Amino acid sequence: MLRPRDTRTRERRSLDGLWQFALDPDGAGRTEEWWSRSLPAAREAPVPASYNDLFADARIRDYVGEAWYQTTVRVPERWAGERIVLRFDAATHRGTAWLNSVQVVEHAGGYTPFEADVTELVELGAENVVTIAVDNRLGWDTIPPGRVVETPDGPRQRSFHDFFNYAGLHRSVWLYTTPRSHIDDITVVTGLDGATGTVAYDVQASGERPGTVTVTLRDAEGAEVARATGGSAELTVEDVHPWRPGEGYLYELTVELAGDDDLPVDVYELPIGIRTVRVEGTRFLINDEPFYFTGFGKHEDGPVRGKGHDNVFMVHDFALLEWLGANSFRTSHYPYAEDVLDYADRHGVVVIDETPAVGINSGLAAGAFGAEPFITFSPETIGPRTQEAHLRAIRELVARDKNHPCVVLWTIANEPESVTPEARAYFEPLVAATRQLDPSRPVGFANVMTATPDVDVITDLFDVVLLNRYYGWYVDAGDLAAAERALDGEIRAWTEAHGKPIVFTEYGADTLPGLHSVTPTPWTEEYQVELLEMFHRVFDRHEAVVGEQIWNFADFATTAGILRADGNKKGVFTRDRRPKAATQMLRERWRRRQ
Ligand code: GCB
Repeated sequence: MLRPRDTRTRERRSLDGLWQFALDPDGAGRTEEWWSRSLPAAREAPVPASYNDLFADARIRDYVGEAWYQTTVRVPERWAGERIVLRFDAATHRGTAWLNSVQVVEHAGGYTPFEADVTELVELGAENVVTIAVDNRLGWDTIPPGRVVETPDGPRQRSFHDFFNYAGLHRSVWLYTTPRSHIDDITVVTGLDGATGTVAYDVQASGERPGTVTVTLRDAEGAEVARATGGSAELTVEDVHPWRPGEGYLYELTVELAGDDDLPVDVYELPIGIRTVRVEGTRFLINDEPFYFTGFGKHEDGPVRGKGHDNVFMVHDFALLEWLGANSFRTSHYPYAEDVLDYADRHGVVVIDETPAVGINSGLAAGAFGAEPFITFSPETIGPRTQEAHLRAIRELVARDKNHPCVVLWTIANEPESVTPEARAYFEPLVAATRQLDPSRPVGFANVMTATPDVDVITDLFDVVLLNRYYGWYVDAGDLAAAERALDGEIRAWTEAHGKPIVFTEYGADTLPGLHSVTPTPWTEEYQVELLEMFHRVFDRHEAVVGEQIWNFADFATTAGILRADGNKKGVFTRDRRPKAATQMLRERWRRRQ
């Protein structure tokens, strides 16, 4: 799925700004047809942003149900004759949108874009009304799964994951044009053979009279390095300048779709990086060179704006990664804004790209998050409907992110139940589907602490072992010697059992900034340092360990609970990005590795 872009033949208009906003606790919006009138008792709310923390009101923060957004946009007359598309970069978790009182699209899945062709509905030169109902409810048919329970005080959302259920329009909204005959999609897969690069491309076009496709590849200086005609072919690039970690060198692929008279009717420019990714034994290879991941599991999370995308925090977070010498992060626990991946492409930051499939585990849900106990996999709980939503989430993730050189690995779930035959039956088709959608990248899932190699039944389906481990925190809290022994033993067991590369995708300790101790005491800054140092000591003893991504980059908001002091505090930065003591130690370790 292509991002909206301004090109010679296309134009975008951002609908970001202040929208009208109203909650709908009684479900009146649908019956009163709020799409055909102004929203009752509306407030103004910014887009993009989560709505939860904007107003000093617990009813809004903890709201469960549909929230309505509305705005108007004047569509220029010069857009006559163009195809006009309304696109939401994300609506968390479900969006139903109307343009001028006509329902145009409905989409489930809170972190991937969706759009509608509104050419026939738009009034040119006039104000057009865009309305969207955004539903934050999670159920057994959504990814992530959840459960809404009715209480005397109204509905309450139970979720099975450890981050606040922020909702709203978290990313940009666009109206954009394409010509009627247009480029629909582009897929590139790149290769390297010594100094020669290859770019296999495939262009999907549609519309009234899609004609010839011409593809031109230019280097970063704008010099043409390859050209081909036809909907799919392979370009060869001599003296290639590969994309590599730490150096986000990008070429530009210009795709031109010609009409009957051979003049371009549509043009799209796609930045691409030429690189390869491969797993060989216990090594993770980028451009055939062993790669060691350093960095974090992150969250899209910040004060006031919640999960709303923000270029200020994005640029700052990347600057902090660079300051630490980190080379990668995981988009835990959902696909991040496309701006983030574009930025990572340009700056050579490596990304492990994750679906929103978090919480597929009754053990964790009932244990850590206080949900009523349930059986993970069953027709009534996580069953065929969940699996269908999960497959859709994988499809949409791959469709959106397949052309990003920064993405080197798909993770299709975080800490799912992975020790029962039902887990295997659930995951087998999903792994097969991921490989079919993208044969060019390895596939993994983040394994939960309790699913040690003696009981795990799904790791053989995957290419890498991704471990979330809390030795010294949830296990052996305060006893780093015991934690070290256990960790060392487990790594040995994984290596013997699977012989695959191991990346630690989570390890860490909640840490209150300013709390200090001279002996190893959980929650202090010193303890976070000592715990991370212990993990690193162990990693350095095992060749199969090819990555360390600490949980978490920064403190983040969670649902209330006795295990959380105003959110999760495992960040090495506070929520407003002030460094804890661990950052100095990491800076020293990671910069040495560069
Ligand atoms: C995990 C989860 C992550 C939590 C973390 C924690 O295993 O993957 O979402 O936030 O542990 O801090 O408990």
